[in-house]
Parts: sequence; C-alpha cells; structure tokens
Amino acid sequence: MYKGFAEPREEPVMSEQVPETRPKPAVAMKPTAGLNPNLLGYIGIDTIIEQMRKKTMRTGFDFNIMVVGQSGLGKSTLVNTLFKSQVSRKSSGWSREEKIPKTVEIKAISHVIEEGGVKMKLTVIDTPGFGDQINNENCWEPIEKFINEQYEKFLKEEVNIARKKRIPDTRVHCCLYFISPTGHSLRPLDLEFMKHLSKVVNIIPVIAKADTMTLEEKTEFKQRVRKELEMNGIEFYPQKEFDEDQEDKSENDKIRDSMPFAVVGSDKEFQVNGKRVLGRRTPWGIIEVENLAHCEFALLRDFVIRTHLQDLKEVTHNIHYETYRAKRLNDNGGLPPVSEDSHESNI
Ligand SMILES: Nc1nc2c(ncn2[C@@H]2O[C@H](COP(=O)(O)OP(=O)(O)O)[C@@H](O)[C@H]2O)c(=O)[nH]1
Ligand SMILES: [Mg+2]
Repeated sequence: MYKGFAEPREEPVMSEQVPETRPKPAVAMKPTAGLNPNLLGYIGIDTIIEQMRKKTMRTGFDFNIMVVGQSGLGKSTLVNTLFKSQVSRKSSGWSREEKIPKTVEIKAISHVIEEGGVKMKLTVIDTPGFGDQINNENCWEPIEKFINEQYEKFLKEEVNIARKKRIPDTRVHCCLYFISPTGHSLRPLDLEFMKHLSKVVNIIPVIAKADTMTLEEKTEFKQRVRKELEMNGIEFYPQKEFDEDQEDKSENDKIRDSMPFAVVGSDKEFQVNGKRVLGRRTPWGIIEVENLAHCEFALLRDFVIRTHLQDLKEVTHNIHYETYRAKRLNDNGGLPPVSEDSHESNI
C-alpha cells in the first residue's frame, strides 16, 4: 500500500539511548544511592534478584534431607538440633523406631518452616535400623531404591504432556551419613554404603557423638576417615569435579579439609552465662552444641543451610537426577526417549 510518508524518516533506533522516558521497572528497586546515579542505558537486569526473591517467597521451595547410620548414633537428635524445631519428633509417628525394626524402614516427615517470609518445606527422611542386622550385606539397596524412586517420580511428572507448572520435589538433596565415633577405621558397611550411594546422591559424612572423643582423637579420626574415603575412591559432597571456578574451589577445599564434621546433637536448652543455649549436660559441664569451641555442629549447619542449600539442590538436579534420567530414557524397554512429536509419555 502506498503510504503518505514516502520519504524515509529517521526513526529512533533500538540501540539509541532514549533519555527520560525510560519505563519504570515493574519491581521496585532498592534505592541506588551510593551507586552511579547516571541511569542512562539502564536495563534493569539486576532486578532479577528481586524478582527471584519474590517468586521464591511466593512459591516456597522443597528441601529434603536423609539421615543414615546405625541406630543410636543421634540422627533424630541432630535433625532436631539442626532446625531448632522438633522436626522429627520422637513422639507420635516416630515412636515405632524405638522398637528396633528388623528391616530398614524408610520414613519421611515434612514440616513447613518459615523464616523472613520464605517458606521451606523441609522433609527429613529417616532410615531407622540401617546396619543393625547381623547380615548387613546389600543393606544400602533399599535406600538406593528409595532415592531412585524419587527420581522416577520426578521424571514421570516431567515427561507428562500436561505437566505441572511446579513439580513437587521429593528428591533427596543431601544424605547425612553418620559415622560411629570409634576412633578406628570406617566399618566395611560405611565404605560400601558411601561407595554405592555417592554415585546417586550428595553424601555428607558426619562423625556422630563427637563429645565422646578427646580433641586429639577427633583430629586423628577425621584425618583417617578422609584418607580412607579417598583410598576407596569415595567422593562426598561438595565433589571436587563440580567446583565451578577457582573461588568456588578454594572455598570448597577449605570445607573438604575440615570434613567430616564432628558433631554433637541436643534438643535441650540450658542457661549458660545468661543465655539459653542448646546443649548436653554432663558431670563436667555443659557441652554447647552451637559453640565452635565445643563441636562442629555450627559448621555443618552453616554449610548445609546457609551456604550450600541451593548448590545441593542444583547438584541433585543437574548431576544425580540427570544421570538417572539419561540412563532411564536410554534403557531398552524402559521409558522411550521423549521426542518432539511423541504424543504419549507411555507411562
Ligand atoms: N553423647 C551424645 N549422645 C547423643 C548425641 N546425640 C544423641 N545422643 C543420645 O543418643 C541416644 C540416641 O539418639 P537418637 O537421636 O535417638 O539416635 P538415632 O537412633 O540415630 O536416631 C539418645 O539417648 C540421645 O540423647 C551426641 O551428640 N552425644
Ligand atoms: Mg532416630
């Protein structure tokens, strides 16, 4: 069609900076005082942090921890300590474990924890009775099966044509493996478990009941455990191969060198110097579980919750789940590879 404006006009080009009329970002920004006040050419990429924060606050997120180890090593106590709430209370649903079950029975319990407006659905998966039998051969199998079942659930949701906008995440993001504070070598069972499971889940080994060891014994035992894990080719979280850059590496190296954390758990509070602290009362005084001079519980908590929670979720999704998914989709007779034009997910 013939237009009235035959002469090519000078049109404003996209790349040209258009002052003043810059649209306001939809998300309120933090005051930029102190930063460069010249906002010419400002795109607003930095508001993604605010956008993500809002979204996370609205939807919340899932975080799933599994605790594994022999009965009586303080798993339930430590979980309670970790979240300072009775996350896996011994009452009601948990009381059955005190009867020492004959098989490895896996139980999950969820709590929604809210802090600063952010909701986290925390699920703790306990594995009572692990390694308590006379013959512990293959006793990691039910645990591996459980972990894989969660991947399978997620995969099925993912390949569904009408998939949920947000797939409920029951995958195990981290597995705290409790090592008995013997001061000797790791038991064959410990090695077998970690050897098998480190390929499917993030393993974080911890030395249980560290208050039963002297300082020298603790240092020596930690070294020995690290050496034995290395000799057996067991990679625990954070795995060296997944360090993202030099900074990540040096940070994680420090953590790896201080692992496995030697922890003490307690859900009882005591008054110490006018403050209420979580601790264990002994004839020699109170062991304060959050005091770094007493044990490394605070290191573990900061590591899992404050610095590496998101990374634990990412490694689970990008590495462990991805490995499962690729294998599963390639397996003959299994789920067929999902192609663009497939109309049914065949599950
Ligand atoms: N000395 C010591 N005892 C602990 C510690 N954590 C838990 N306990 C005690 O060990 C016993 C078993 O704890 P529990 O959490 O039920 O162990 P679980 O079977 O592994 O879940 C309880 O009497 C706890 O009070 C710890 O760090 N040090
Ligand atoms: Mg327990």
